[in-house]
Amino acid sequence: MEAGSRLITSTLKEISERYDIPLSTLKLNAKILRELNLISYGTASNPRCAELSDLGRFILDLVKADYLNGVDRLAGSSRMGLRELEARIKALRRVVVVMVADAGSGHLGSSLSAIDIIATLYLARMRHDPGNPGWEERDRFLLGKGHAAPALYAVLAECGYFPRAELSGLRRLGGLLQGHPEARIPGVEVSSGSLGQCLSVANGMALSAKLSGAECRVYVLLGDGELDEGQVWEAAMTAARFGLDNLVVFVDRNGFQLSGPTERVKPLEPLVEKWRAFGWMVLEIDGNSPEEILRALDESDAVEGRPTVILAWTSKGGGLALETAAQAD
Ligand SMILES: Cc1ncc(C[n+]2csc(CCOP(=O)(O)OP(=O)(O)O)c2C)c(N)n1
Repeated sequence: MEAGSRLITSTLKEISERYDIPLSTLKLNAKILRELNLISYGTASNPRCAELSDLGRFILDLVKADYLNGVDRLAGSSRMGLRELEARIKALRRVVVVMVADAGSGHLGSSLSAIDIIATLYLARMRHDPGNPGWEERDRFLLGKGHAAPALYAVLAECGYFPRAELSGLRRLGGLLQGHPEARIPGVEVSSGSLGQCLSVANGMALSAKLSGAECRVYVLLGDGELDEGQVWEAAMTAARFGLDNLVVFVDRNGFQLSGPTERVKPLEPLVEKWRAFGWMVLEIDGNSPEEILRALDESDAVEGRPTVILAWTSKGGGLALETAAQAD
């Protein structure tokens, strides 16, 4: 808490509004901080103001030092409230539509079904530093379904990995941003687009982090049609074998692949049971709901000894119809 000598109630109200945390929760936390002698307020000499105690100041200095050392580079965005996150994702959807329309080609539906997951990870969850994309301790994100590159590019530009102006050059000859992610692009961990390969790469990253004791987590987004690739299941077995609990896979379960509905092309169900049988913790959510995505990520943080897969039910082109309807109102 940034206590200084501000009124406790106005400080808590401001935090409550900005970060969408109930005031009652904050009040309870303030009481706990006071009991721990980290802050003081409501004293006889100063009945209304909140102040850091010497111990509180000492701990704050330690936290700041940690921050400056790059241990926690979440930036302001990670503490973003849900409403702000949803608003930013809505704006990003528009950016993606314009990018693909300008380019005259690109996988629009695939990008829109995936954007809530990608944006929630980068804007509200992952530890990363756009100013230092190679930061060793960063969390990693790999886009298995590389054809959803417009969504990844929009989010990376939003984070500041490269200028937003690059987005209008999507798929242009000589441009930075081509149809599939390339490792030369700032913020892109691995070139992808050939379906089925990313989980194997992610295994290597997650295993390496475990062996070196690094705190980082590795996130992968796979398409549901991508699960047709046998390599995915080889990699799934490997991840379970090595107990990669620092690895989280999202499956963008939009029900479609290039040539039709997944259940018609090559049935995937029962998918929960399949992943479970491969030794994974399995969660199922609405993948177009940032709130559910964040909740599932919280759950995955607590899983020990095995990797987590989040089967994220989405709609291909998600958000478009809703926005059109809202504008007509
Ligand atoms: C190895 C490989 N085979 C084929 C393709 C061609 N391809 C591009 S997108 C796509 C469909 C992928 O479907 P899905 O993973 O469900 O993604 P989404 O429905 O979200 O677009 C295919 C087959 C490819 N990129 N890589």
